Amino acid sequence: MAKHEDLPIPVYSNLKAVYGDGSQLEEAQLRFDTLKSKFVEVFGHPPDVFARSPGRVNLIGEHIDYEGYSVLPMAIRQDTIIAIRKNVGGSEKVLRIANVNDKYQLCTYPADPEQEIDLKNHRWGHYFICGYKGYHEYAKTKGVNVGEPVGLDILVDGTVPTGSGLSSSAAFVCSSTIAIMAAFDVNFPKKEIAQLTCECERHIGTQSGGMDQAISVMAKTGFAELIDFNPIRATDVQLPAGGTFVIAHSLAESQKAVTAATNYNNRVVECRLAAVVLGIKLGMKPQEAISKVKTLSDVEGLCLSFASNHGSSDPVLAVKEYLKEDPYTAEEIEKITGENLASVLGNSPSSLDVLKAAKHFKLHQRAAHVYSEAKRVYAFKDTVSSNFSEEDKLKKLGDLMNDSHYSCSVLYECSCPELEELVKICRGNGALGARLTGAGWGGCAVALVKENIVPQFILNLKESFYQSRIDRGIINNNDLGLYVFASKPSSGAAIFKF
Ligand code: NG1
Ligand code: MG
Repeated sequence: MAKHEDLPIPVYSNLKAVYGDGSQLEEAQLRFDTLKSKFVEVFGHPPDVFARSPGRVNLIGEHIDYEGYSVLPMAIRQDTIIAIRKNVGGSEKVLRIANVNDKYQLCTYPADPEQEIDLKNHRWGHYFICGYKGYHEYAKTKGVNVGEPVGLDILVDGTVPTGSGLSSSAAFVCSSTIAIMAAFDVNFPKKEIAQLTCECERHIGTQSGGMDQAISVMAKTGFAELIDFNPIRATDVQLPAGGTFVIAHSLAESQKAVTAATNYNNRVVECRLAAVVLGIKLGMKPQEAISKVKTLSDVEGLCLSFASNHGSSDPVLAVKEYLKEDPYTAEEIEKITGENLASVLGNSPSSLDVLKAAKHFKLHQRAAHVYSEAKRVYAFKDTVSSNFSEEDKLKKLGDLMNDSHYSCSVLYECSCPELEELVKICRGNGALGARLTGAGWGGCAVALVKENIVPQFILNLKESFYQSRIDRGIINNNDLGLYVFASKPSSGAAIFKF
């Protein structure tokens, strides 16, 4: 039997396979009906085909995907659905991108796969163009004849809250890419789409890893997935039945595309520099380290030689020994590498933005986080499949989540006051563990809670965290369900043709 990840994106003629047959199905039916009628209203003809891709919650393994380490997310039910139709008539070859939510105004772009995305002027439609460019680049390498550009009419409906660490961006980029493929009658194995959509999203200017796209494309109902990289692979992880993951929004929005230089890309750059410096300290020639070492996982193997003197190949110990705790200045690093930082980083525009904004570089802390977090992912996976009692399993998983949060907060510094408050409140109300999830600097926390206390837990969160924000008008009481909810592992991307 072909492996799940070798199969193409499934094509369904009804909604049940994805949305089940309960209340979710009714909700989905309504969304698809609205998409159809709004499509006709905006574009004057019905759509050809639909694609959907879900958001995700990362259970453990934060900020390590771009360093080559495995992560453990699960898909959530919130998703982006895209209705699409080729517009072959008409003299103007344009991409018209509309949204069912009036907050997002119609965006138009030329039907040109070579167009540059105007990163200085962020528009919501840019994420679709990421998929559009990425698909064409990939199709070319596969020898697919994409023909002359044609116009496309697109209508988007997303339910993943934006800026929340639940990967609304990947849900949008993946559903866009898959909708474009479906419109052109092309399909690829899931693992290839996971890889290509990850590269797509880099067009928006973040040096992202591949976790979000991989889980959005490859998820299976009922399972979290251990995602490995280079090459991308997914292994099913069956979570213990007595625990539920509750997702709670801190109500601080993290605008990753806008703050990349000081937050997300800054950390990617710090990790890269930490890896190069560590490589040199562990015996590589500076030039060799600069040209070969891209990620912290690339130098882990060198720690084996370190083991002969120190009795341990634990990279966390190598960090302790070779990277000083005080932040490094650019000059200090350049002294070690013998080359200026811009060229160490390959002069990529997004890295240059980081260098411009950075005062110093916390190599020790960032590398210590990455190596320890990578170990926690495997400890989590091993715990799930261990013979421990369910009680012990849940406790151990909760502890790992707490340790992960501490590391994100103190070593990686990607938390914020609202997330700290929320995580503390979760723990104070009986969560076995709680942590920020996704990139951080705002967005959501995820808490592991015993199944039987979930309703009470959510009520308590409302009281201790959300009520004062409702009173201050930050959110509406009726919308609370959008900001705090229990989540089961949902299914991955799909195409619908009715
Ligand atoms: P968010 O910001 O939650 O979508 C980002 C990255 C992931 C991963 C996490 C941190 C993108 C598309 N996603 O997720 O690859 O690095 O942060 O673990 O940039
Ligand atoms: Mg994102």
